[in-house]
Amino acid sequence: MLKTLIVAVALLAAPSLVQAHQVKAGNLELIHPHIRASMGQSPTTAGYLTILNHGKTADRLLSISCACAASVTVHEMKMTGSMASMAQVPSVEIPAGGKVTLAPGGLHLMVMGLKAPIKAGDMVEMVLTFDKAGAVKTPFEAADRPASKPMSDKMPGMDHSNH
Ligand SMILES: [Cu+2]
Repeated sequence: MLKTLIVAVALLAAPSLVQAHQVKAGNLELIHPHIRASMGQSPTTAGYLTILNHGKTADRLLSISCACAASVTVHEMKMTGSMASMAQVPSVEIPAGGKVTLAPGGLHLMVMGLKAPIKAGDMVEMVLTFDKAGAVKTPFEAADRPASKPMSDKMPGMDHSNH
């Protein structure tokens, strides 16, 4: 079932891979949504994108869902001295005329409870729900993880080593 869904999304996205990197919804523009391919049987990975707000009022990312996983939340990685820690962020404001970037080492979409491994090249659809722009279906392209960061072995608790 899940595999069928992923294949269907990939087929739909194939003719327009370039557009898949950019989704417009109202005043918002979602740029280069991508998700890190999962490692082995790890049930956890992370998603990244940049959100532009062309509007004159702020919007807010309220929640994320994915058929691929049990939960998707926004996390922020912070450095305290040389220690990295993670905290869940309840919502993310996209300022009027501004942007928010989710990238390794900072804000990211924390994907937990993966129902199947995600391989590089897969297209994974998530639904990002914004206060004003509403629910936005967004295809995330899976990419191999970047070289592991030296700080990753200092991360406490949970399975945060994937990002
Ligand atoms: Cu995290």
